[in-house]
Amino acid sequence: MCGIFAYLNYLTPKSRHEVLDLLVNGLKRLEYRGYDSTGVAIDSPENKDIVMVKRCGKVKVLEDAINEGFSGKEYDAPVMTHVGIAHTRWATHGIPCETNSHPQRSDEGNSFVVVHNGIVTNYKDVKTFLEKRGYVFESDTDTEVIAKLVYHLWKKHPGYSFRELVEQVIQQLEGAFAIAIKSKHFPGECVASRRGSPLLVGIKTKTRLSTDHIPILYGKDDKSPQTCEKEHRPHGQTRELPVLPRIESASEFMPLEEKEVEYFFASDASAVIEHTNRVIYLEDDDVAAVRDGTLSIHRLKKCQDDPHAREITTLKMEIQQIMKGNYDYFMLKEIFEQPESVVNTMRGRVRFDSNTVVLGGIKEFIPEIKRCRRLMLIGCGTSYHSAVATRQLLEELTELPVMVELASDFLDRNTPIFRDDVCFFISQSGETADSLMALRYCKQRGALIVGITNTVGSSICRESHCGVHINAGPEIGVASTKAYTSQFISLVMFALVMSEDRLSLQQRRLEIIQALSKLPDQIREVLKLDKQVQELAKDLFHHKSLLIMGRGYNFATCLEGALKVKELTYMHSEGIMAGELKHGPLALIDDRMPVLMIVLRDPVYVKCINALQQVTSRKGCPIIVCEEGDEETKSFSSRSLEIPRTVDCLQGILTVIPMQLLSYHIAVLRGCDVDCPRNLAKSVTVE
Ligand code: G6Q
Ligand code: GLU
Repeated sequence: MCGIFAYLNYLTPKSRHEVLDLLVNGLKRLEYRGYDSTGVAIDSPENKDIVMVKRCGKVKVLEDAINEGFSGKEYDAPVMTHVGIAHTRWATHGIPCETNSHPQRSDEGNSFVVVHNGIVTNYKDVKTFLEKRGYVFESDTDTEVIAKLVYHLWKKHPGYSFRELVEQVIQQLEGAFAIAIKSKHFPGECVASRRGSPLLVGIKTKTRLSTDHIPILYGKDDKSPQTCEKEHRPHGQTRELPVLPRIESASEFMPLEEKEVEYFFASDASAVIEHTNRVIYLEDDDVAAVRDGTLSIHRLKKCQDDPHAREITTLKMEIQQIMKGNYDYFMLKEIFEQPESVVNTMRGRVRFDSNTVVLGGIKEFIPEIKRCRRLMLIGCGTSYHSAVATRQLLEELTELPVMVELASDFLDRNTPIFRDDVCFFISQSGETADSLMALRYCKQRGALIVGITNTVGSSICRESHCGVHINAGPEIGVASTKAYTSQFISLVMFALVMSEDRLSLQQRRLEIIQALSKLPDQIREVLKLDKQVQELAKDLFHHKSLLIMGRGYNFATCLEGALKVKELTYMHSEGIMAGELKHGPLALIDDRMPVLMIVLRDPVYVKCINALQQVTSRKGCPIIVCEEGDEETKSFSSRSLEIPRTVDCLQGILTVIPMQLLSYHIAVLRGCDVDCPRNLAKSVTVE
């Protein structure tokens, strides 16, 4: 989720100061991805050890520490071959602090140091395995197990190459990672790998590269192409690590004529483009190794559709473009990231093979939560809407009273709170003052505090008794999008955990879990409506107001959609409970008032059709969001958006996406600043 940058110069003289400048500048190019701490590792001037500098906070803090700590003349001496690695961290395991910053190391001697993006979901198993063998951990991160496991294998298999050691390690890891590793035992070598998190290699030579691809080297026993079935390791079992097939060491040479070469390993091309435009995008489970200036790429198993080589592509994008991933705004990038971010939220928590859900961050509190008097979900803005969106399902699966509260109003009322209340604080930033004040109010009164945040180490995260990290990755756009859907899913997972032992609810739970497995692809389907939504925005952007109506599981979508329109386009918009239409809002309806109605085939479908008829009978011309193929509902309007069918309680994940896209396109048409709307801040730290 964050930033890796590593630089290897081979027979290319660079001083350590120049290397450090390259590393820091590489991190600066990755700052836009959002982070909370940073670090670098280089060879010590005596060339025997590895020295690291790690800091909490911005890259500038790290840069100042480097200038202070590495000011000696010995850092000016040119070095012909050297490896430096650097990292910006977005904490998922362990608060942002120096010890938890990367690089993480294998031992006090810094034998192996690693920078990692992603989440090792089975790190506790690996940690237990290593602790039983006498390893003492110093950080709270999942990453540290990678460094220590490489070190453990190096001691067990002294004949293994650096690349082979890393190959063994990644076979033991579950979850998502992009890693770069350096070692004082393998000077001048760097090994990198990825699974589920991006990583590329930039190549810079004095002359043109003599090839446009790099052959892949496979495991030696593996001559025939096989499917890439991942070895299934029974979860939770730690056993002696298997010795996996080693790969031919012969012909590990990239067909490069030149001797002087520089390599750049990075999370994305924005950190590389100013040095070279020749890059190789690694694929999942590739192991890229540089030794004696030669880059080779390895895989243990041949995949049927694998091209058996990695192409060296030529980047044509500008830095600005790369940072936004070819999108014009971070918000649009984050809307389109949702198929991946929802997977990250569920990763290591929803087990689709066994239809079980585990939330490690609140597991030990579940018995206490089950005995509570009521659940209170408290938040602001979009975060509050995620509570509204999941309230009905929480009532159904927990069979507890569920209150949803706007933090500001909750405090104004001095709402009564008791020791047997459980209070959830939902906050992307984890720093929203209203929500934090409400947390402290509840904590003082003895309630159990559960934090649902996207920012480890944030105030709400730290002051909660327990919590769930939504793992949406950094959200840069002020208008919250992927955090909303990840908050939504986190609360759904909580509801599933709370009902795991209710026999009467097993069928319902199974239906929901299976629907969760289809969500990423269904989100991709909805995102294909983008052009259609853009056309609808052209009908709407010159209007003064937009009414968004729905009810049941989709009322929250109306509130969230209206908020998106308000905060991005500065148009008035209102989310209206369709059941309330005849109690007043119907007076607003005529042939000029823009209306959008969500009408899905769920328990309140008939009531929504009634509301739709109330609107059309007063010459209203609503845009309808309905299920794919629902011709009957579509017949009420000439403008409709069809979305895939999912279980009723998850519809809100799919129906919010057209709202996000609509508000985005209207904002662009109205010339608004999509990523930084006027008067708003990403984190409202004042009451
Ligand atoms: C919505 C805005 C805003 C935000 C609240 C709460 O798009 O980002 O409404 O949701 O200010 O912020 P936190 O979730 O960080 O507490
Ligand atoms: N999971 C690792 C940690 O918490 C890496 C997080 C990241 O991607 O920055 O340190």
